[in-house]
This record gives sequence, structure tokens and C-alpha cells, in this order.
Amino acid sequence: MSEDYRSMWQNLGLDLVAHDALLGVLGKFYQDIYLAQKNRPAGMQYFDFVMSEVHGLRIRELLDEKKTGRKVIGTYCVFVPEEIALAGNATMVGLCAGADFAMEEVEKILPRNTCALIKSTFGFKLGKVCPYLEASDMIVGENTCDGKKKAYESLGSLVSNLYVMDIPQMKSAQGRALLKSEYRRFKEAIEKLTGVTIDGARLKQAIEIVNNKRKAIHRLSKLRQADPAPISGLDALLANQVFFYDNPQRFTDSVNKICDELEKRVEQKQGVFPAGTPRILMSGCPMAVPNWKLPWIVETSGAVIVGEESCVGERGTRNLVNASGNTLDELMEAIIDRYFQVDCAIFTPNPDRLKHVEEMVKAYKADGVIHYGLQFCQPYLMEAIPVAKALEDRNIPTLRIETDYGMEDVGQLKTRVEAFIEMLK
Ligand code: BJ8
Repeated sequence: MSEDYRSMWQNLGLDLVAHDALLGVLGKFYQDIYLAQKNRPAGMQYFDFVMSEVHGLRIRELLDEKKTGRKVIGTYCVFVPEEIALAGNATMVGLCAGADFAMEEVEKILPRNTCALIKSTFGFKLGKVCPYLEASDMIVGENTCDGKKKAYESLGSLVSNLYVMDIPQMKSAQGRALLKSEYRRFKEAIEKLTGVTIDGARLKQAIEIVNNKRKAIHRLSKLRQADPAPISGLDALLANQVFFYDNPQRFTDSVNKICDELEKRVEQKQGVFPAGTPRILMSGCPMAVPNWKLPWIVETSGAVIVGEESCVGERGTRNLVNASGNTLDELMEAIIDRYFQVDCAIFTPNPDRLKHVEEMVKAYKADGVIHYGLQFCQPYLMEAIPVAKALEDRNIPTLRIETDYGMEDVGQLKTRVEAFIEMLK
């Protein structure tokens, strides 16, 4: 790493020794999991570059943007509308963390039986290894699951710029009204932070930018319906993960470029794995970078992942915002309409999610579903039982996996996944 980056990290307050250790592990992990794959589309080189510079060039870009007066908003949930941040001259980045770090310190603050995603958030803060978090001018937490809700109270004492959004728990008229007032409050908070007044024209432009990003991902997803699959689930997951970090315009162009290449592959019936390889739909908790353990196990056990029913996947990216309005009110309503459809397991009841899983099984011609639940994640683990039962009742083979970020259970998981894939053949 260049000296320039080292002084940048130091100025952000990172612990350089711990950070070096994290980058070392991440680089090795990426090498073993990503670069070891065969038949990758050439366009994936862009994402290899993004990952190699994830704490370097992208952070430099964000800091350069900040010098021009732009603000950086760090978030943990797909309910935080990027359109509003962009319209207010702010860049939004995902802060969700997908690796264990500084666990001893974390467990002094949080109970051991907290999900790995929340613990990781704290580990990256306490271990001083996340430049995104340190570069953020505002960190947005939200009232979703109980774990996050209470953990943000503690996070508030570790950071000075936490903003908490109240997310509804029911898809009712009152729930929508709450989301509406919370998005208005968020808009005002962004305006106060940046000094920019968000009007209809600014919001419309921001909606178009984010819609284009989603359209590119939709295009990529559609291409995964082909057999043989033209891209691995691991690579498609990476694109969905980078969705939260990259410059929106550049991300859109890069995904579209990969799609041009994949279209040719589909035409020529060229795939990453042979035609007829068992096809898996992943469903459940979000997988943040560098949480690649389960997809890696699946794709080295004789199957290909063809879709993700996840917030880092189709639950997070499906549905566009209707951009036909012009006034601020019309566009704000369109944003609320779009986000209110996100079927996170924190909602009760949550029948839309099961419907979406079934639709995805059909659309992506999946042979089976693997439900991924993080240990101690009550919303998804609880919902996994009726979801799996409903799928089995419709003759869709389903495997429920409960795991964390540790590697101790890899052997055991592999045995279960292999047996499941064998059954699909
Ligand atoms: S909209 S899924 S991004 S809340 S894994 S922290 S649920 S205990 S992440 Fe999520 Fe927004 Fe919902 Fe999506 Fe809690 Fe479960 Fe942990 Fe989770």
C-alpha cells in the first residue's frame, strides 16, 4: 500500500497495525475464494480492482468529495433512501460489516448472543479498522430488529454523529404514515447537514441515478436465469455488495458492461458451470463484505447460486422509484411507495417475502432454496421455519442453515450442503 494511503488512514484515526492485519486476511480470503474461480467474465476485473482498492482509492475519492463540501452518509439498512442523500449533495455508503473483529472488546459492550452482523459493526468501530465509518459525516441507524435497535443506543456513545430512523413494523396505513414522516425528517436532517435545499428537480435527478443502478442489477439478475448460468453466484453477490460502496454512475456502467459480455455468453450457451448444474436460490439475512462463506461452500460443492432473496440482493434492489412526478411531494410519495415494499422479516405479518421467494424460484429456475440465517437473528430464524415449510409443501426442496462469521463450522456445513445438492440431482 502506498504511503499516501497510510497517512490517509492515520488521519482518519485508524489503528494501522490492526488495519494491516484486516487487509491481509481480506486479501487472502479474496484470493482463495474469488480469484480461484474458473471461467469468470472478463468484466469482473473491475470488481477485483474495486476490492483491491476498497479501503484505498474509494476512500480517497470520498475524502476528495468532502473537500468540495459534499457529505458522506454511512448506513446499515436498505430502508435508508439513497435518493434523498444524493439529492442533498451527499454520498451514501453501506457500513454493514461481514467479518469478526475485536470480538473481546465487542463482548464487553454487547451480549455474546448478538448476531454476527451487529457484533461486526461494533468490532470495526472498536478495532478502528473501517475508513468508511470514520469518513462518515452522519451515521444512520434504524429501529428494525431488537438487536440493532438496542445496539444503536450503545453505538451512540462511541460515535458523535448517529442519527436513528424509526422504521414501521407493520404494512398498515399507520406504518406507511410513519415511514413518510421519517423520510421527511431524514430529508430535513440531510438538508441541515449539507446546507442544500432538496427540491423536485434535485430529487428527480437523484431518483434517476439510483434507478439506473438498480436497472443494471436487474439486467444482471435476468441473465442469471439462463442455463448454463453465465456468472457465478459469488461474482453476482460481489456486484450486489459493491452496490453499497461504489460511485453510482461508475457502478452502473461497469455492471452494464459485464451484462453485455454475459449476453454473448448466454447466446453461445457458455456458462461458469456446465448446463444442468443444480441451481440454488439463497434466501435470508444480508451478506455484507467479506461474508462469502456459504456461497463459497455451495459453489464448491457442485451447485450454482442463481439468485439472492436478501437485502444484499433482490430484496434490496427490486422495484424502481416511479420517476414520472415533478414536484417534491409527488417524488417523495414515489420513494415511500418503493421502500414500503421491502419485505424485511422485521415486519409482522410478512407474507410478501414468501411470495417473493416463490416467484424467484420460478423466475431463476432454482432446483432448491438454501435459507441462510445468522445465529441469534430472531426475525429471520423465526421466519425461516414457516418459509421452509411452505416451500416444502409446494415441493421446493429447502435447506435451513444457521451460522455465523466463524470458519469452524465449514466442514459440517459442507457435508450438509453436499447432501442437499446430491438430493437435487
Ligand atoms: S431491511 S434485513 S438491512 S434490517 S441479521 S441485524 S435482522 S439480528 S440486517 Fe436488515 Fe434492513 Fe431488514 Fe434488510 Fe438484526 Fe438479523 Fe442481525 Fe439483521
